[in-house]
Amino acid sequence: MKRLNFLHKAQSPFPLKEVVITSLLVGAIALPIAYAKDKVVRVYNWSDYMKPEVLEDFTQKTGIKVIYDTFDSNEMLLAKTLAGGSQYDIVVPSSFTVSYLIQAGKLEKIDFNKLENRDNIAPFVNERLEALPGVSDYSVAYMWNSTGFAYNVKEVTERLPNADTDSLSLLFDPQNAKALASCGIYVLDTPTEVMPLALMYLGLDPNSTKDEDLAKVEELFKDIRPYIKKFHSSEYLNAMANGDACLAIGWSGDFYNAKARAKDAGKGVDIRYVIPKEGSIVGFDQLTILSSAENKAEAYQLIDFLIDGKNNAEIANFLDYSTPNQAAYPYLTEASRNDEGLYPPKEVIDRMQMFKPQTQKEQKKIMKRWLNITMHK
Ligand code: SPD
Repeated sequence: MKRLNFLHKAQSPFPLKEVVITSLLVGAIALPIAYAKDKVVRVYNWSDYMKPEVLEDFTQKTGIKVIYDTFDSNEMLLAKTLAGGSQYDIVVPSSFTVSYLIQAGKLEKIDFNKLENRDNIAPFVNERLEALPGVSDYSVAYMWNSTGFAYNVKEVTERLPNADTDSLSLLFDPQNAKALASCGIYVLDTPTEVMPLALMYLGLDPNSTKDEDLAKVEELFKDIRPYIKKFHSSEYLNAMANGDACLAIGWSGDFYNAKARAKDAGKGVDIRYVIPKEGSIVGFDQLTILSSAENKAEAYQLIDFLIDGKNNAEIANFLDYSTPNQAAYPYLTEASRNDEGLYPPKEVIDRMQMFKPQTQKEQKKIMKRWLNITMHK
């Protein structure tokens, strides 16, 4: 049960300053009040995206306490960060969100001389990030994922023995969605991941913002909307693990994490993750320092610690996420290193699309479509 969600405080009852990670995080007890003289670093990261013992180790080695809070979508991170006064030092946006934060002047340019482990990031990551100007200057890769779907092998095979289980038609074909409604369909609640998949299913450009293409996506969802149990960006992980969902659109590493939790729970839930044959999105989550950070020196120390090969592998192994850190590769478990869902061959990664930053006008337009899709059952 090691992967249970100790650190998930997306709806934390504690104000930020009171959530202090100290020694022995097990049990998720956030201990109150850091003394004024304590060295601290404040982190805002995705839910289910850290191994608590790694932060504990950091605190033991440096004396710096980690104040940790979580979110589950780039939209949530943006809302909090753009509003200002967030108090965080390190935030972990996906690469296209780094672009938005750079544009808004919210990020510190990384001084790579302060990072001993600066050369650990694998070349393919830097190559892909070149598509997003400035992102490599303002951020350091933490983990990466593809966006696809996973299904509960038993439940889906029983209901749809002849379905093409490598295809997004499992969701987007209304007959399939109808058949799977009884065992639970979850979809990420974020247009930046789901719209591109829907566009690719329709044979369109995943980054299209054309009205006629977006209208087609909205139409596509109309017929399947009644069969979707929930739009949510983190609950699908446990829902898949405990059998409350049998099909979900989500992030590769989360499904591997779900698979491991299901195995730990021993209830015979078998989950298969699929990079859809119609196409997938590759996403990099990036460690960044806010320009408003009060603890920049400590932030550099923590980032350097997290991109150390051994530490980074420890997190990746714990979460079953894909690491972009080549110094971590030798420490990965055999099973994850050889799993093509987590580490697909380069030609497969090269075919994956990247979500491109949009103008504010485009973001608004897409969000409006998304609300139409998600709210009108
Ligand atoms: N539970 C961790 C989720 C991390 C998701 N990363 C999102 C990537 C978006 N492109």
